[in-house]
Amino acid sequence: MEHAVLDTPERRAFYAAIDGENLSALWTNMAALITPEPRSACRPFLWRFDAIRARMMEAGALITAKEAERRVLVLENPGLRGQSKITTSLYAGIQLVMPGEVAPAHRHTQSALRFVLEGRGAHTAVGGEKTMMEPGDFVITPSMQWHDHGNASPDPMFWLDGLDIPVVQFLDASFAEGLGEDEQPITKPTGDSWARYGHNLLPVDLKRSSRTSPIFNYPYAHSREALERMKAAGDPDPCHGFKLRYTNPVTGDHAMPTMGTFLQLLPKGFATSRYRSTDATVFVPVEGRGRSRIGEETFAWGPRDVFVVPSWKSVTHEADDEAVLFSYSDRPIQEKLDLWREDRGNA
Ligand code: 1HN
Repeated sequence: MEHAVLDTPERRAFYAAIDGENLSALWTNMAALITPEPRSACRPFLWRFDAIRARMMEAGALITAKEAERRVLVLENPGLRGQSKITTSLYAGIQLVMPGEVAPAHRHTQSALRFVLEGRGAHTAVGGEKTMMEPGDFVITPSMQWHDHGNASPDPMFWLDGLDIPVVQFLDASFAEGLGEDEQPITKPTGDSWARYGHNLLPVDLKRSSRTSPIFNYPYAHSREALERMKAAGDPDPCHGFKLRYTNPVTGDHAMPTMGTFLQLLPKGFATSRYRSTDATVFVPVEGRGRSRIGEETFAWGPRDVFVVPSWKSVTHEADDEAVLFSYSDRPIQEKLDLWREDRGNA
């Protein structure tokens, strides 16, 4: 499949003739379509939170959350500019909600995750329930659920938005609408979904639920505690340190149908073994400082930075301090299509 066919005047004339009939010859393009390994336009890159934060505060003076609908700066992969993509299949942005602001209620087929970077006391409402957000919390907005955000705290609130926008775009399956109100009606007490689904218990007569987890806020304190206990038990994975995936408690599958979400702890001084997988991954360090070598490039990171590892690029992480990394990728999609692969070297 790597071979290139010869060009002859007769062939070239043939290609020109069929071009006008919306036809093309596979043999001129086959090697680019069916590559022996992933060949991605997505590039390794890191955004510093401090730099984005400064730009977000400028944006805060330029436009309200209400006028913008969502005041977000999109993280555009340098290899995919103009497409609102951080990887080939996923979107990432940083959102700012200033004190007293609301981001009005709307819904869409795209699923969203929030990973809280700074501030506490802002809320998001999903499906008639409000949740308060704190740094490190992982919050889900399922496909087609009404959602609105508000910040009644005295401080600006920043979070990372991860959406499956490019996937929905690829499938031409986008639907969206506004509610016409700032806030959706609240019908459930705060903490209701956590109470029903967040304690290794499920409602006794639960029939079916959506493919998205009914837990919509996975508080950092709980996830962090799990990693702490794993660390105490020892035996880190050579490629991942101590790593957990967020799950839907009803199905045991990933918490979201299109995006896999993960939290991992790297002990102080830990260096991971070379690893690569077909799911391009967005990482957000939460605690600690370190470095990641991605392909041939090295990126130094600290809390709230965002970096991206493209599909099938080798990565190693090294933690100077004890570090915690959140990450997300399209792994659930690839697993369901029998496409997901990893290469752990010999680890
Ligand atoms: C969206 O609904 C949010 O609800 C954030 O906070 C970012 C980017 C594109 C489309 C919808 C939000 C978004 C978005």
